[in-house]
Formats: sequence, structure tokens, C-alpha cells
Amino acid sequence: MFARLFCWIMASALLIGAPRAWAEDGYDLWLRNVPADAAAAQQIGANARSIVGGTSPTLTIARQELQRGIAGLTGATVPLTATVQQGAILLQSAAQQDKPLVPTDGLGPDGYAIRTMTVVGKPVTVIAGATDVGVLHGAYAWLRLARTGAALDRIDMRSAPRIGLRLLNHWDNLDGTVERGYAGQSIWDWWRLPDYKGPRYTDYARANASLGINGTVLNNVNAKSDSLTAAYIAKAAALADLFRPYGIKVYLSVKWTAPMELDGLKSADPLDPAVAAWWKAKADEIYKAIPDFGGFLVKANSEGQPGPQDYKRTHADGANMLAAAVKPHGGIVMWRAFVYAHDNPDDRAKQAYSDFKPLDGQFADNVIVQVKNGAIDFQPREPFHPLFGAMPKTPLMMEFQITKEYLGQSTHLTYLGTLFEETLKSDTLAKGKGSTVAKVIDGSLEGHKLTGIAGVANIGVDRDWSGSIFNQADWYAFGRMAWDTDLTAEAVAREWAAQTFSPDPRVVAPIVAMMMGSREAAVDYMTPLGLAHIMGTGHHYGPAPWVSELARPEWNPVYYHKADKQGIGFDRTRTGSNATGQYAPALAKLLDNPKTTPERELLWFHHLPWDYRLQSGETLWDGLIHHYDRGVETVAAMQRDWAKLKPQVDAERFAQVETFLAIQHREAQWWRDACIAYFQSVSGRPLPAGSAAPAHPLDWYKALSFPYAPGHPK
Ligand code: BDP
Repeated sequence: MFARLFCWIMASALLIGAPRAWAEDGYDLWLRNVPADAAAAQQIGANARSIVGGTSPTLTIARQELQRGIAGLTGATVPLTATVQQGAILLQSAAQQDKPLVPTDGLGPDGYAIRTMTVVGKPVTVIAGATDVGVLHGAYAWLRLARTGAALDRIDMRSAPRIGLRLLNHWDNLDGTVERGYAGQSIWDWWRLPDYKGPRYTDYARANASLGINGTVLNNVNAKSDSLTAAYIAKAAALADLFRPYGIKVYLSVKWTAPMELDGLKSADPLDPAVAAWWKAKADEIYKAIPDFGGFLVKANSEGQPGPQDYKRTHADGANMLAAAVKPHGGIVMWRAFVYAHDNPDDRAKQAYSDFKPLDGQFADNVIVQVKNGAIDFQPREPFHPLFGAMPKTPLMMEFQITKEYLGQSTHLTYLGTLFEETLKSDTLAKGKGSTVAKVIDGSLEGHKLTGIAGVANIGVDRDWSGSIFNQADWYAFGRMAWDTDLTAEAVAREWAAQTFSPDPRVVAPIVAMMMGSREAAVDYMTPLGLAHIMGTGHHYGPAPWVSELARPEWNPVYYHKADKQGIGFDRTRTGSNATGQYAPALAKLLDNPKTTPERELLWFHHLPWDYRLQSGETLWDGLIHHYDRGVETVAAMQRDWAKLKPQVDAERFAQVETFLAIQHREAQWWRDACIAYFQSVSGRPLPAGSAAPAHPLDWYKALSFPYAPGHPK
């Protein structure tokens, strides 16, 4: 024992400050098992001398994760023992115990309890769950405590998610491309599935299970019918088999016209019995291969996708027909509310509500409507979607975008935890104060049992999975906040930084500070004061507020900012498009008045003169420019803060972040300059004192083109 400890201290000493034998390429995500400092290693070792219990596939994973984690952190090999000894970790699934040592009622199928206690006279740690998967989540939670340097000798915690479905949505195409993916090709190697199941799939499942993510939609919402052929069902089944012991179910996006494309049906009318019979048979076929298949995700009658409205039926008609097909198997249908139509002249921000609100109460009980966080499309900032709180009889699930289509794509450091928190904590006022979006989606506001939250994944085959080290934090934050919507973005950032870099407060504090200010910086240099959707056409990379000639009005940035000589902003008040009228009356009243509208959403709801006075006393024009300046300055400050971390961060990851921050700074400047050049060409106003003129004339920015920008479907 002593000798082992000595070797360990020697090994750790050599590792600290010395180059590591393996590359810090980000592959290990937040599950890095690297030597803890001596004191931390000592307490981990003292509280994990052996592991008792569990032989099921899931409990075996729990044990192996603990063994692997402890070995990495302390150098010790932890044995699996049959009897309880001092400092043991006991894995206890109520499903396999007559008399659980720790009560598991109220934990649900996924929750866990961890408690240090005395068993047969010996101090031990019990990790308990009502199910094996609950225990697995508990094992990951214990490892999180260990990796972040928390005390392990006095634990008494219980944690259960309030939201039932915590899902990733992959916008992955069958040809390996990823729509809005900036981390390389799809991780699903469809071509070589179902035979070849590379190690990445298991590591993917580990990463998700460590956060409590319990489902994954494998394919793009812009779905191809082929994913429902026998060959592709077999491929999906191979993935489902791998993910099952991790508590992760698979789901598929479906194309509405699949019965026509695959089997020559004449129609896809949801009320046509032949169509319903086709889907029923298809569901039966899927469940034969994947008995715990989760269900379907559907994008219908949106952006050119077919749907029930093509047959003059409603979204509810369509959803309910599919729901009936999966119902006997316990499946569900997630029906997306992201709809807007080319022939609807109404404000695009109003269209989802207009389509779906009248259907409240008409959906089958295994349908959940999936609503994006805002009414337009994953902008750097959007007010919460007015459907939240407006459909009391219908379960609504949240759709966040983890991939940063509009927030700097792969290179910008824009931590999304703050965006998630802002949305979840928004108060809909639907049933008085405190009717937060979080309470809508966790079902507590209206007493719904079916509850969910989805994040559009930022995962690809890049070694670091997410296109950058810091993008991993967005996947992490999504999973952690899906599990517990009360977690703050800051607490999550702290956990992530401690596990990803080092629990040393001198590392954690500055990294968290960078992360916490980063999304506001992007809002400032891209779309301050409630502006939205002024990015480049198609690829959505970079600024293009001048675009005005695309076929559909609502595709054009000018539609959104409405800047002219007099002022800027979209009038969505009672006297404008009346999108404010879609919010609860008490909130609508506030939003109808620019003085009681949060300034961060000002131009989303109001068209205001350039001389309008902001809270700071400056004019709207000057304030707008100052926001742009501030955004660029914040990125420069992030660069300086990161540079100071050089001694504490491994060279490889330090260099990536340093380079990406330089790109971000350059692009922030570009956003600022191009937007100011354009808005100035419209307003004709001078820049406030101290603000530099754009580096180039407007035409220079307009002439830029990006033919091979990633993530853009051709
Ligand atoms: C937009 C994306 C587009 C998606 C669409 C959707 O630009 O690629 O297909 O949303 O969510 O954000 O369906």
C-alpha cells in the first residue's frame, strides 16, 4: 500500500509541469481522469477502497466508470469485493435489493441518492437508485464530486430530474454531413453500421449518461424516408443496443411522405386509413428491432417539408395519427412547432402561435409539442417563445440549439449556459408571477406528466467532438440544466471548468468569468438591443444586415431590423404586428411600452427613432454603436485573460483556445464594422466620439462571399 502511494506521488510529481505522454486533444471531454493533487487523491482513495455490488450490464458500467475514474485520479486499482469493508462504495439498485440501505422512493427511474453512512460498523458510501440507471447516474455524480475536489466523506444528496425526456437532436444526414454542424462529419457511420460499432459510440453514451441525457434522435429533422427502411432500422437498432445499458433510448425523425416514397401510397393524408395502417406497420417493424424505441420527431409543413396541411388537415391530425401507431408500444411523438409559411404575410414571429394555439387540447396524450426557445430561430438573443404558457392543455418541450449556428459556429467562445438559464427563468406570467418557462416544460405549471427538453447537438467526428474545447461546455450545460433547471449557468460553468481543465481555483475563476460574459459579448457584436436575424444568407456566417432581395420577405435581414432614416426595430406592439398580444396580458402590457420592455429586447418589440433615449441617457444610435464597441472590447479582454492562463493550461488546448479567440476577435470586429457601416448608410448619423470608423467602406463588406462555409445544406 505504502509503496503504491509512493509510486503514485512520484508519478504525479513527474506529471505536474512535465509534458504528458498523451495528447490533450479534448477527446475525454469532462470525463478526464488525470492525477488529482496529493490531498485530493488521498481523500478519494480513502473513500473508495473497494466497490460492492452489481453485475447487471448497467451496474457493471457504473463500477467500471468508478474504477477507471479513481485509477486516473489516484493511481489506485479499486477491487470489486463481495463484503463490505471500510471506505467501500456500495452500488445499490432498489430493483435488485429487498431492503435498500437508502430510500429510493421519489427518485423516479433516473434519479439517485448518495450517502456516506455506517454499514455493518464500517463507514461507506452508498450510491443508490430505484433502477440500475439511477445508480449509474449516481456513480457519475460521485465522480463529478471527486473530479471537482468536493468533500467525499460527508455526502448526503438526492437528485432526480423533473423533466422526463432529456434528448439530443442530431441534425445528421444519412450521407454523413451534419446540418448546422461545425465539428466535422456525423459520428454515425451509417455505411458500416450495423456491423461495425466503433468505440466512439460507447464514449458518446458515457458522456451523455454522465449528464443524465436519456435519449437521442439520430437523424436530421429534415428527414429522408430511407431512415425508415429495414436496412436503416437495423443500423439504428445496433446503436440502440449499445446505448441501452447507459439509459439512453433512440428516436428517429420521420419524413411525412415516407409512405408514398417508400411504398408507393397515393397520399400521406393522416385521415386516410391506408396511411395510418402503413405507419402502424412501420412502428411495429421498428419496435420488433428496438423494443424500447422512444418514438418519432416530426418537422412538418415547415421550410418546404411536407405535412398534414398539404391534405388540409391540422398538425394535431398528423401528430395523433403517428401517436396511435407508436402508442401500443409506449412510444411518443414529438411534433415541432417551428413553422412559418411562404404564403403567410403575418409577422413570422407570430406564425407558430397562430397555428398551434387553436389546437390546444386536441393532441393525443402521447404527443408533446416541441417549441424552440424563441419565436424566430435560435438567435443570439430572443425573448422566450409565446407558446410557452399559452397551451395549458398540451405538454410542450423545449428545443434549444447547442450547435452555434448563429453564435459564432465552431470558433467563437460563447457559452450558452447563460442563454439556457435566461430562457428557463423567463416568467411567462401565464398563471401569475413565477410561471416560468422551466415550470411550463417540467409540467408543474399545468400538471403534465409527459415532459421534455431537446438540444440540437454540436457533435461530430472532430477529436474534441464539438469543434472546440469550449463548445463542449454547451453540451455539458445543456445536459446538466436539462437534469436540473434550477442550476445556474455559473455553477455549471464552474463544474465544467474544474473537470475539463483543473479544479484549481486560479484556473476555474478566470475561465468561468470568461464564459459568463461571453454570450453577452456575442449579442453585443452581432445583434445588440434586441436585433435579430441579420446574418449572411444560407450559411448564417457573418453579418449581412443589408440583404433585401431574397424570395421570401422573412428571409431578408431588412425584414427584421427595419432600419431607415428615422429609426430601427420591428414594431411588434399592439399597434404594430401585435406579437406582444401572444403573451399573457400582464406581460403584453409591459412589452407594448418601450420603457417597460427589457432594454436587451427593445428592438425586437419596438421600432424607435434614432434619438430615442436609452436608460443610460444616451441616444439609441449612440447606444447601438457602444454595444458594438463593447462586444469587440470584451473579446479582446477574453484574449488577455486567456493569455494569463498559459502557465496553468496544457499547451495543446491553450493554443487552440488562443487561436480561436483571435478568430473571434477578428470576426467580432468584422460584425461590428459591417453592421455600423450599413446602419450608418441608412441613418446618416456620425459615430459618437471615441468610436472608430469601420475599417472598410460598406461595399467591401457586401462583396464578401463564403461559398464553402460549413454546416449549410446544399
Ligand atoms: C434553422 C436552420 C435549418 C433547420 C431549421 C429547423 O437554419 O437548417 O432545418 O432551423 O429547425 O435554424 O428546422
